[in-house]
Amino acid sequence: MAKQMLTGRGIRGREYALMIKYPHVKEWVDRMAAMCQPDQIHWCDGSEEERVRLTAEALKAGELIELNQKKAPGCYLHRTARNDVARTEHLTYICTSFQGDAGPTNNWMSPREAYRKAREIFTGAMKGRTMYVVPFAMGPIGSPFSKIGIELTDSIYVVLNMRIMTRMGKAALNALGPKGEFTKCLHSKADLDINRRLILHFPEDNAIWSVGSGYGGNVLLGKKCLALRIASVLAQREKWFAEHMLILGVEEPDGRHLYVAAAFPSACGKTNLAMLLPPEGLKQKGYRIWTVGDDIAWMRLDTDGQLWAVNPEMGFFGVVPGTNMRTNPNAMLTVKSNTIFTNVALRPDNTVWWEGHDDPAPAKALDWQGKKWKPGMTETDGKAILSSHPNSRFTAPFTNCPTHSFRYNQHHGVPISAIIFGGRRATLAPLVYEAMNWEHGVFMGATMASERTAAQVGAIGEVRRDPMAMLPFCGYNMADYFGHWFDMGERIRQHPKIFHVNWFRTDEKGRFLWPGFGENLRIIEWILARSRNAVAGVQTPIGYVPNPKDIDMTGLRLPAGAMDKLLAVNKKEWLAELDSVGKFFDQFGSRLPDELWAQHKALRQRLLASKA
Ligand code: GTP
Ligand code: SPV
Ligand code: MN
Repeated sequence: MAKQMLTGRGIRGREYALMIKYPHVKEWVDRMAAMCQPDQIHWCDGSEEERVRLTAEALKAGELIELNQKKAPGCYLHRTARNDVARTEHLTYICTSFQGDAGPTNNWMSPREAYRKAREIFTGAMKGRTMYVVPFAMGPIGSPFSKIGIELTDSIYVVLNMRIMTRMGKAALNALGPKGEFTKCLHSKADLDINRRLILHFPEDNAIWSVGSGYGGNVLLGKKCLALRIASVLAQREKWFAEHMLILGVEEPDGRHLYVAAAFPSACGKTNLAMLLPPEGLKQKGYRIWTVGDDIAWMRLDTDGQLWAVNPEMGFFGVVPGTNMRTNPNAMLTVKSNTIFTNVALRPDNTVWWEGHDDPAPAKALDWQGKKWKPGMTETDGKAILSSHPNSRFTAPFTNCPTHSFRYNQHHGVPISAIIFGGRRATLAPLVYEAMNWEHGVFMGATMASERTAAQVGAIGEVRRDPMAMLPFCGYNMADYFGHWFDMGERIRQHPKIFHVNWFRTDEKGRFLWPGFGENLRIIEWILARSRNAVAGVQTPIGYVPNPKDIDMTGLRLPAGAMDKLLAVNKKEWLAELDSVGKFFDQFGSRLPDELWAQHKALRQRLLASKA
């Protein structure tokens, strides 16, 4: 039992009320507190007054650094531990009774062993600290889409981030009601020791335990842990989709709004696409873009037989480096106020800076670890020392984004006209191609691959398979997940068409062939035209590619031959790719849907029958 109750220091009125109203919550909180042994327990109500008080406490403790409030009102900087800068996938587990339910692509531990190991680390981990009880809703409160979670954490940084990223506080608790089901999320920084770090998911118990980290995706448990890993299990059971997808609204010149959902792996361009600014040529035609979500989409079949999507989040947790007024002006405007920066550089005037910022490098600054930094500094091996961590992030309220769609709060979400998969491939994958039908589209998603980025700990640049951008986020056997996609295909009456894009194809010198960012709208325009059968496509063995004349290039000149290179389908490369896909499929054994092997075989035959 929590110390405050044992010592008779009194239970505050509000807590007493909560105890009566939510006995099932209180009972769980007390049990977790008995293990973690915090000095105090604080139930968060999500109020502004609470934010001010917690911020002041975090400043005092050094957990936050106040930025220049004139230039960056409401903005703060946080530095994580040096070895705690990205999701640690090798320490992330799906804990199910049967290993087969986690599948070959997930780390697995039995729930019994996982609880035992974690309990050792959690025991007494909050001594001398406050345990915050953070109720939150993922999805608009009251929507049939939404889920409630409660995170217990000893990190004010986590509380303040959850406050931005989710609908946090009293409203979420009210929505839960006296008997409501919720995801039990437990987090402690403990000693931030990577050797005593575990990110554990218990789908059978609707619970998440995370210990030993203070970094984003490891600790903001509503995000990847709940809204993807746990939600994907619920989605399979309840026949909906929990996906690592942005949601983008396109207002067409005739005033019609169409929405697309796109799955790219971490740090492969979701936030950028979701916030894109139309290039001049298209803006003149009358296009406008509305941001609905930048990382996670929950999609449900409605009575009209269409897929409808909501963004379960309320904020952005975006990649900082490379963000500037040229690449992503909307992001720059989004982070002007009320933003928490993590692991970027601090300039002498108490503003932040990063590699790729609009301003030139400051003559001196403190780097992301708080060490003195100046441009041109190198490691002993000659490598440049970066001011900001490559996976440094901003946490900003959704409504800060000038293009945010008011529909983010609508209970029904938005209807999805097209699904887009994409990866970071220097070679092989064309700029855009379209699946021949839903089943082929599922195969396209299931065989996605991408070069690794700084968003997860590991070798950067190495190509790995990342089906539907869900490899690190699927909470159950990925073979069953593919089956779920086929199953949903049979239920959907109005199928969104499925596409694949690759903004990252390079020339012989390793330079990007496509300018990307806002220019990507040119490709989205083609995708939407295809979705309503307004233009013809060019058939290739891998699907339809555009006829170059159907991509509006007003105001954009590519070097001669670039578009041909961007759209090229190389038979030899694709046959080699199929071998690698086959190896990936093999690991799932007989659990893999036969349809995927049928698609694999059909593609090989189409390739073999094609010219070089
Ligand atoms: P997570 O938040 O990790 O899920 O990442 P994300 O998918 O939202 O990626 P984000 O939009 O933050 O982009 C990641 C990196 O890709 C940034 O460094 C961008 O500058 C870069 N990037 C995004 N879009 C493009 C593009 O169209 N072309 C090129 N060349 N780079 C891009
Ligand atoms: C990602 O890695 O896909 C992110 C950042 O969006 S994190 O929340 O850390 O997972
Ligand atoms: Mn992401």
